[in-house]
Amino acid sequence: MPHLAYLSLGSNIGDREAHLREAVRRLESAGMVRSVSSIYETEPVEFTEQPQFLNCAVSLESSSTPEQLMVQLLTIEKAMGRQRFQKKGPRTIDLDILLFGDGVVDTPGLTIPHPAMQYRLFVLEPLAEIAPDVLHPVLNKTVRELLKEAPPGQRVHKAQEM
Ligand code: PH2
Ligand code: MG
Ligand code: MG
Repeated sequence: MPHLAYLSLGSNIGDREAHLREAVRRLESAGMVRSVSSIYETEPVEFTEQPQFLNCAVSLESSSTPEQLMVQLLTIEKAMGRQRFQKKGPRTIDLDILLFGDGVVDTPGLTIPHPAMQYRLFVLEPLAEIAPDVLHPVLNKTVRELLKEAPPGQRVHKAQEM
């Protein structure tokens, strides 16, 4: 049975917008892209000495398991030239699973829901645009509620429609 997964996309190297659009196109090979948020310009958080990001959120109907989907996302990242120099550092494209239906996964290689999503405005703002009423299955709060309660002070603004 297919599941609706919610993904966060980010880029802060090179033609960031082209990378997001290319990633959405490539996601069509992993399932059915159901919705795509606007593109947001966001200041880097956690590791702050790096260029500004563009971020967006996507819902993807997937017949894969969460583990299979993660492999598909890593394959797209690699095909798009992602190199890993530094944890949380600059990247051509980052594809993260935020939610996978109401699934909960906690293994060494994969944690769903994404463990930091509730703290990150660069995730919650785009996600709230496409899925305000979706429930976080562990925190039992909607995305709209998570956004309202998220720590303030991260600069995030809508840059353009996808
Ligand atoms: N990704 C990170 C760390 N910090 N900051 C912004 N604004 N956008 C990101 O996508 C991002 C980040 C680690 O994945
Ligand atoms: Mg990430
Ligand atoms: Mg990632």
